[in-house]
Amino acid sequence: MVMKIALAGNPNSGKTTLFNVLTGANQSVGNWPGVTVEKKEGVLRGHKDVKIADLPGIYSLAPYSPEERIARNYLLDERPDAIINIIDGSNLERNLYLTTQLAELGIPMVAAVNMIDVVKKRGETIDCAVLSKKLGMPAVEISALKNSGIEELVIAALGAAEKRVSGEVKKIFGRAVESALAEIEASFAGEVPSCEKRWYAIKLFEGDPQAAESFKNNKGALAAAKEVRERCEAEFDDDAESIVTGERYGYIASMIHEAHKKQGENLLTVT
Ligand code: GDP
Ligand code: K
Ligand code: MG
Repeated sequence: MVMKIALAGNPNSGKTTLFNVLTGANQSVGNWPGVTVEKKEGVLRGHKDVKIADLPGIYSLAPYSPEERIARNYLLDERPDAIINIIDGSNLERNLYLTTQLAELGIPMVAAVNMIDVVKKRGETIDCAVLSKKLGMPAVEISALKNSGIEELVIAALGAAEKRVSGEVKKIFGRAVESALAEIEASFAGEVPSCEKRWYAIKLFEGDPQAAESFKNNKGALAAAKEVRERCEAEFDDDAESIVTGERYGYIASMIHEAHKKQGENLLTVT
């Protein structure tokens, strides 16, 4: 049986470098349907039944740029067996913003913390065990350029793909938002597969136009989401999208605080 693994990450996180390491010469280049955004697919070296797709570089899964729409629609429609999310470890905060969104899709996923050579050269460390726990997925440090950590990454990605189900998506928001999301999820009844519920609850809460479109025959869920959203916006005196973004960055900050150590920090924490 053929397995599909998608490579997703920010622009310049090292996707192409990793794609080349993973696939060697076994690749084909085309365009995504209807747009002149390059589409690369390849076969995992030594695993002729595993296909790798290199998605366009993106900073978020909002549906506003062509790259975001391509990546998002691919993940939602094709539901690959696993996602390898490549993270630029020298730019953790910005990269983890996308990671937390990808995790919500309910697709088995592995975080590949790249550029670890750069991180080490700066005298810094990233604790992948902490990231793994906080993200609810395996996290592996790699250097795509120096070809290190690749074997561990492939093992983790194949393991995730073979399991076919993602773990429980981490509840990263505060109590008010989490209870809002639970209310929206409860309005879905049986129509939404359980692994996709959290993604759609968040998107409907945010008022995402593309998600609303795919619920156009489910007036009950749309009405529930609108009611919950308006209540939260009044309570926070902010719009739903900013509430979610703010809380996402709050969780990312706590993750980085625990996982990312800079030179000398270990000494300074002894009081
Ligand atoms: P993409 O935009 O995500 O496809 O990123 P690229 O693969 O084109 O990489 C962007 C730049 O980062 C290139 O100059 C790569 O050589 C470099 N790069 C990629 N991975 C690593 C790495 O692990 N360490 C270092 N030092 N540079 C890397
Ligand atoms: K690039
Ligand atoms: Mg690239």
